[in-house]
Amino acid sequence: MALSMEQRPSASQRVQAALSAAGIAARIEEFPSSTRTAQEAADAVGTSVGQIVKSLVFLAGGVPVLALVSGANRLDPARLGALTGLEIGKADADAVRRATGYSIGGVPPTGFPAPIPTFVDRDLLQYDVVWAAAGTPRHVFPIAPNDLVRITGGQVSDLRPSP
Ligand code: 5CA
Repeated sequence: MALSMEQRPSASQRVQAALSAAGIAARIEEFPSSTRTAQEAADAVGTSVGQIVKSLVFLAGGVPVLALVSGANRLDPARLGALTGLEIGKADADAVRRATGYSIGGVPPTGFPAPIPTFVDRDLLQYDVVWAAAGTPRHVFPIAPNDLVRITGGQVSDLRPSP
């Protein structure tokens, strides 16, 4: 039976359920201002931009992969190419939505229709807590970086351009 509008979980509720299923009692916060970009999310939370988790989808040999990158860093696609051994392309907005079930600006680090191989920026591990998107451009949640690695099955990696 199709769910009515009332019964269908919202994007942030879907993220909450996925986190609960992974054993994380996340405290998702909704902000009146945008958390669409890492800087906006940092300003809303009152934290450094480095502690914001960017969820960036790329296509590796045409297959979605996820990079969880510190908001302070730029990801070098060549790093993903070296890690996967595949040709890296950027996912467009439609591909992001298809792979993750969420729209750009709200893509969470987990809770996808099918698992997405994930790489976690090593720089995120220097913090006690980092903040990731929770399904919409107004919802984020705090998580310990080691929990982020655990629930995503992510490979901790150097993702910045090499010096
Ligand atoms: N909510 C914030 C912080 S938690 C957030 O989702 N940030 S983000 O960095 O993960 O999402 C924005 C990213 O989406 C941008 O860094 C950019 O890489 C990507 N993006 C933005 N517009 C497009 C687009 N038109 N096509 C593909 N990717 C895009």
